[in-house]
Amino acid sequence: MATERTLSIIKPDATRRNLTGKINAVFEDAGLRIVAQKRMQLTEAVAGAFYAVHKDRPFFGDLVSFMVSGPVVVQVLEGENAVLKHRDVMGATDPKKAAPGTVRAQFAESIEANSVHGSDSPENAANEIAFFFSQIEILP
Ligand code: RTP
Ligand code: MG
Repeated sequence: MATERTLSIIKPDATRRNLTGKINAVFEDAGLRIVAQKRMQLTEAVAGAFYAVHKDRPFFGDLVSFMVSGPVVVQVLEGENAVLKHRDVMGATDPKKAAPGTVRAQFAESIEANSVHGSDSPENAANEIAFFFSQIEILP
C-alpha cells in the first residue's frame, strides 16, 4: 500500500470549542501524520470555491455561512491509505450515524457542524491540497 495524502479541515464548531488537539490526537493515533497545518479565517468566496461541487445542493448557502463563522485549521495528513483511513476515523457525515469512537461521534454538533472535512478520493485530495497549500509548506 502506497503512502497517500489527504486534505483535512477542522471546522469552526470544533475550533470554537478548542478541540484541535483532541482531534489531531485521533488522527495521529490512527497512523496519520500531520505534514502541514495552518489556522485560517475563510471568506465566503474561498469557502464557496472550495465547496463548489455542492453549489446546487439545498444546504450550500448554510454550509458556506457555517464555514466562515470562525477559524478553521486546514491540514495535510499523510499515511498508508490516508484518504480512506481519514474518512474512517472521521465517521459518517451525520453524527447520529457515526460509529462510536469516530471524531464526528465524539465531537460533532449536527450534520452540518460536524467538526471535520476530509477529501473523498485521492484525485480530490490532490486538488484540495493544492487549493490550500504550496509544495514548500508540506514537510513530511
Ligand atoms: P466533508 O466533505 O465535509 O468531509 O463531509 P462529507 O463528505 O461527509 O459530506 P458531504 O456530503 O461532502 O457534505 C459536505 C458538508 O456539507 C454539510 N452538510 N450539511 N444540512 C445537511 O443536510 C448537510 N449535508 C451535508 C456538512 O458539513 C458536510 O460535511
Ligand atoms: Mg465531502
